[in-house]
Order: sequence, then C-alpha cells, then structure tokens
Amino acid sequence: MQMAVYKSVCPLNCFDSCVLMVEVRDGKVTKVTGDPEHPYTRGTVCSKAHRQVERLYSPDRVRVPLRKTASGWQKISWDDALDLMTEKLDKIAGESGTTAVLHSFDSGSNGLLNDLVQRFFNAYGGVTTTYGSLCWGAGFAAQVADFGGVRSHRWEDVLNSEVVVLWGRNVAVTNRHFLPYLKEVKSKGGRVVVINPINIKLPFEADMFLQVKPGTDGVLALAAAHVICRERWLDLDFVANHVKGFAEYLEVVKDVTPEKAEIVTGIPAKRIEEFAGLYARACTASIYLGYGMQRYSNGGRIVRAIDSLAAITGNVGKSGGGVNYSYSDYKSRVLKDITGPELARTGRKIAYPRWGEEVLGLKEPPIRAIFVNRSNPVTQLPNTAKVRQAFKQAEFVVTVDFMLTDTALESDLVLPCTTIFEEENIVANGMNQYLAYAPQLVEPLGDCRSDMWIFSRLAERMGLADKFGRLTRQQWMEKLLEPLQEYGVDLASLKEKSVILNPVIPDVAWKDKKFNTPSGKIELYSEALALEPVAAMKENGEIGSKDVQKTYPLILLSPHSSGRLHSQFHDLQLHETLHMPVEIHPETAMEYGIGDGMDVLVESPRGQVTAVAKLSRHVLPGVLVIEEGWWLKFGGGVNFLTPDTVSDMGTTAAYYDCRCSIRRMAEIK
Ligand SMILES: Nc1nc2c(c(=O)[nH]1)N[C@H]1C(S)=C(S)[C@@H](COP(=O)(O)OP(=O)(O)OC[C@H]3O[C@@H](n4cnc5c(=O)[nH]c(N)nc54)[C@H](O)[C@@H]3O)O[C@H]1N2
Ligand SMILES: Nc1nc2c(c(=O)[nH]1)N[C@H]1C(S)=C(S)[C@@H](COP(=O)(O)OP(=O)(O)OC[C@H]3O[C@@H](n4cnc5c(=O)[nH]c(N)nc54)[C@H](O)[C@@H]3O)O[C@H]1N2
Ligand SMILES: [Mo]
Repeated sequence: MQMAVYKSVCPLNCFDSCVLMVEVRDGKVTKVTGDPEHPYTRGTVCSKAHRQVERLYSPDRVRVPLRKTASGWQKISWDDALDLMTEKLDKIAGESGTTAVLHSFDSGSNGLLNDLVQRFFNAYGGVTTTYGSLCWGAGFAAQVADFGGVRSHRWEDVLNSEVVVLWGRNVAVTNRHFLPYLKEVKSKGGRVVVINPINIKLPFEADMFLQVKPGTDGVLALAAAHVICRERWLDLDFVANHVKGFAEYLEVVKDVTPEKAEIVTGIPAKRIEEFAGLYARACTASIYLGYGMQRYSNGGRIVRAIDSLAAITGNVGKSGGGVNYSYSDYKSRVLKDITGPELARTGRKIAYPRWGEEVLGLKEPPIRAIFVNRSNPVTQLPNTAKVRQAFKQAEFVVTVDFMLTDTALESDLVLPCTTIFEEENIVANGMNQYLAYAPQLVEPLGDCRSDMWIFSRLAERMGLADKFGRLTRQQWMEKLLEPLQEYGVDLASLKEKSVILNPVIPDVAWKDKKFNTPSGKIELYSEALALEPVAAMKENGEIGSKDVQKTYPLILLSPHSSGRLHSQFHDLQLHETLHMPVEIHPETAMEYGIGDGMDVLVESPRGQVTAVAKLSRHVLPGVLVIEEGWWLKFGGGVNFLTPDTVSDMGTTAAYYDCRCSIRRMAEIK
C-alpha cells in the first residue's frame, strides 16, 4: 500500500480558503485535514472540506458526458459531446451571431485556470455574459465611491482593535477561521459588537448585540453618526485632511436622531447612543462587514453610511481600524487576466440578478444556447420560476458540473468536470489575502475532465485553437503569475511554498491615506459619481412598500448555511434534515397559529414554497429565515420567493428585500 500526504487548497468561495492536508492511499483521496502551519487554517477545517472527499467518490457523481433524450439521460463519448457543441455553436454563429449564446458562470470553484472557459467564448467571437453580482456588488461600488477601492486589513491586524463590529457577517458560519482572532481580541479586553437581525451564534458572548430590522442599517449608522457629531467624538484633523463633503453630510445627519432611528431600526435610542460611544471613543475600532446588510434595494447607501462612521472617527488607514469588506483590489493587481477579452469581436451583457427576465426579453438576437459552468443558477439566482422559464426557451443548454444539479436537469448536455484533487490549479479569492497551489493528486474519476480540458478541446475542434492559445496547464499558470515576478514569486516558488501571502497587501489598508477617488479624499459626497451626500437614505423597495405589506406582512431573509457552500454538498447532507426549515419567532408563530414542526406554506409576490416551521428566539419577530442553497429537486428553493430586483449601486441581487406571508398547510388542505 502506498500512502502520502500532500498540501492542497480548498477551492470553495469562502472567506477562509483553507490550506488542506490531503491523504492519498493507492491513488485514492482518503482524508482531508487542515494545515496546522497555515496561520488561518490552524489545523482545522469545516465539514465542507471533508465532504469534498465524499463528493469526489459519491455514487451520484456524473462520470461521463450525458445527453438528454426523450427516454432519459444517455451516456455519450467526449467526441460526440464535442461534435454536438461544435455543430450547435457554428450553426448559431452563422444564423444569429455569437451573442445568441449566453455564458453564465460564477465562483463555484476559485481555481483560476477555470477562467479559461471565458477565454473560449471570447475566442468564439464574444457572447452574452452578465454584469453585476449575486454577492457583494453593492458594498463594492459603495467602497469604490467612498475610498476609491475595496481594501481590507490583514486578519492579524484585528488584534490591534479595541472594538470590533461584526456588521452583517455571520462569522461562525461563513468565516469560522476568524473566530480565534476574535477570541484573542476578547481575551485582551477588547469588545465585540454584533449588528444583525438574527442573534447569530458565537463561541463567546458579544459585548453588544443590536438586533436591527432588515435593511435599516443605513439609518442606524447615520443615527450613530448624529450622536458622534453632537458629542464631538470626531477626529477633526482626519476629517479636515482626508474627508470630502463633511458639511453636506452634517446637514443630513443632523435630522437623523436616535429617537427617529429607533422607529425605523427597532433599536432603542439609548442603545444607539451607547453604540456610538463605544465605537467612536475607542482608540481603535474596526468594522468587519459581511454581505448580508447590502442585499437590499438601498444596499449601496447602507454601506456608504457605515463607511462614513470610520471616516468621521479617523478609523481609516490606521492599525486596528478599517471597514473590512474584501481584498479584491489586491487580487486583481497580482494576477494576469487570462480570459482574453481582446479576442472578442462583439459582446452583450445582461444584469446578473435579473437573469430570467433579461434572457426572456432579449431580442436581436434572442438567446438560443446557454452554457453554464462553476454555478448553479436554477437554485441560486433570484426568482426561480422566471429562471427556469428562460432555460426552457433556449434550444440548447450545456452545464459543466460534478452532479446532476437543478441546473444540470434543465440542460441538454451535462459534462462531468474534475474536482480540485484531480486537476492542477492555482486558487485565489478576493475574500482573503493568500494565493495557493493545488497539485493534481489523483487521476480523474471516469471520464471527468477539467473545465480547461473541455474548452481547449472544443476550441481545437472549432478551429479556434490559434486564437485560444496552445498553452499547457503549466504555461497558463506561469502566465497567470506573470505580474508577481516583480515580487520574486513564480510558479516554481509557489509550488515549493504551496501558499503565499499576496505581496501587495499591506497590514493596514489605506495606510498612505491616498484614496483613489477624484478628490484623493474619502468622499462622503461624490460629485463625480453624481451621488448624494451619504446620508440621503431612501425607503427600501419591497420591504418599505405599504401596498405589498398588506398581503405580505413578514420579511424573508435567506442567509448562507454552515453545512453547504450555497447549493454545494446539499445532496450529500440530506440524511440530516428531510424538510426545508423556515425559522420563525415564537410570537410570530403564535400569531399565525403555527407550532414547532408544522408544515407551512410561505408565499411572496413571486411564488411559494412548502417548509417546516422551526421556532427560534434568535430571529426577530416578523422575520422569517430560510437558508439558501436547498435544491429544488429535494423540495427546496427559497429563491422561488426572492425578487429579481437590484441594489441602488453595483447591480447586486436584493435577495433580502423580500416580503412574504406564512400559513399552516393544514389550512389549505
Ligand atoms: N458555510 C458557508 N460559508 C460561506 C458561504 C456559504 O454558502 N456557506 N458563502 C460564501 C460567500 S459566496 C459569501 S458571499 C459569504 C457571505 O458571508 P456573510 O455575509 O457572513 O453571510 P450571509 O449569509 O450573506 O449574511 C450574513 C449575515 O447578514 C445578516 N443580515 C441579513 N440582513 C441584514 C441586515 O439588514 N442588516 C444586518 N446588519 N445584517 C443582516 C444575516 O442574518 C447573516 O447573519 O460567505 C462565504 N462563506
Ligand atoms: N436566496 C439567496 N440566494 C443567494 C444568496 C443568498 O444569500 N440568498 N447568496 C448569493 C451568493 S453570495 C452567491 S456568491 C451565489 C452563488 O451562486 P453559485 O455560484 O451558482 O452557487 P453554488 O451552489 O456554489 O454553485 C456552484 C456550482 O459549481 C459547481 N462547481 C464547483 N467547482 C466547479 C468546477 O471546478 N468547474 C465547474 N464547471 N463547476 C464547478 C458546483 O458543483 C455547483 O453546482 O448565490 C447567491 N444566491
Ligand atoms: Mo457570495
């Protein structure tokens, strides 16, 4: 028997990107543990890391290309699959032009070589793709407006914070390797504040918990700013030197009193005063934003209001401070774009969150073929009914995935791809500060092939190989890392070290206080972007609508779950729960005559789902919680309910700007 342990990296789109120790016995992956040497991973990994081994050998894994026929799925050879795609793509290009093809992808794997699929579609001539985001676009655009970019402090710097605010970030679920840092902050006497409509679980008690009503953080932040300005807890030097638009800002903040904010946010005025004092009077206070509080119609404004708190208290560019959201700025600076936008002759973009509506509405040319990889749009996009309708109207749908996902089921051709253990790759992710190397550890199962293999073969078959480039995996990786050469990093050194800290990331973001805005300052007011002063808050769309409220009095949140990465692994964990739960506060449940474990129907203006009631004091009364990612084919699909509307900035899906109602199933029967 042969046994060895290799370093690899988790490719999932998560804050932590753990470095893995992978045990391989006789050509099979047998175990995954966390690298004890890596500063984040610290020898522990979550259930999703273990489940990657389970998924690799799952009997449900697709191992050969499958074609949908009237009598069910038919196995076909790669030659036949490539021929079929060539025939369809050539025909569509000739008859309708290449933009009649939609390429829909996301970050199902952070393996960078998988970006070559985009390169294929550029070499093909340019297709329809998406703009905007399901994830973080509103906050992203907000920070670009305020600071001129999206930058975070190194995780270690949180240890210099006296106060840490976890604002809409569910650390124990989505970012659990950050917990040891927070515990250390606590043990040194620091304070942790949680702002969330859900009383999230933490392994320690938060020093302050503000259970804010969904979508009202902007008002909360501005009321805190009101107190800070009133009490002169400002950093006046910092404001004078580094902030633009403070006078305009003051004008609006003046009116947002804690008493008024109490009505909107549900947080007592006194608590708002306390929070303002805690944050502004600390020598160093940092904010760790999640993405929950910006999945709203006014999500951009909300993040701008939160950013402003750091600006007026001088908590920017300072150790122990910051409004930490993402590391995207740094990632794009050290990696070469291999997607080949210069190869495309044409192109067209649709708003990603409005996918269904836009695909259905496109003319000249209409969408005839859809290619999906690294994403599961049927389960994950908002307004599922419309998304499915859009899939059904396309004449040819191809999905590249491991499993027969809800999206694969809507496809004509399902192509089986390799997992991170069966392919060589480099993994990087805008949510953290490392780059890591993943060696190929085992042979691909069955006929599974990497995304790169599939689309470079297709390029060859279609006579596009010269345009696409005839590089090997090694050469593409070298190309990717070219910008890192000036920092002494190349493929060989990355392979040797396995993981490196992105060399352009300073310990403190904006340390030099050179903001990339038109004025070079933090802009609370941006003429260039034609943005109003930060403080101008608008009513939230559906949540704020009195009309919708009449029929749908409750608010629905659909956050991420601990056992899944969105929809990934749900199929492997089914034995744990059979029915999709909806969490509801006991008071709200009583109002509707609902008991724990009862079957219920949850409805929104878009559709309905059945679920089983789970009474929980952790959620706010009047708010329902159904975690995202539950597969439709297993009775799930919270996105049947969510709206395909977008945020005010950055075109992000406003998933949580969603009203709903709930009834006992017994009432319906
Ligand atoms: N286990 C696991 N980890 C993941 C993921 C996963 O699916 N599973 N997904 C990864 C990805 S792609 C992402 S984008 C991140 C997301 O990471 P997070 O941002 O931490 O997670 P979310 O579930 O999007 O929302 C975070 C929190 O926002 C809260 N929230 C909702 N509305 C509001 C509001 O109006 N105000 C405030 N203050 N809070 C609100 C929710 O209750 C939730 O606790 O996690 C990554 N990590
Ligand atoms: N209601 C609601 N919906 C949400 C959210 C929410 O908070 N609430 N969150 C949103 C967010 S933040 C995000 S980021 C999106 C995520 O949306 P998606 O990225 O669509 O979500 P996943 O379920 O991770 O789907 C990724 C798919 O890619 C496949 N995959 C993994 N690795 C590879 C690979 O190497 N190659 C190929 N070809 N396929 C691979 C996986 O098997 C999986 O089926 O969901 C969004 N949807
Ligand atoms: Mo995300």
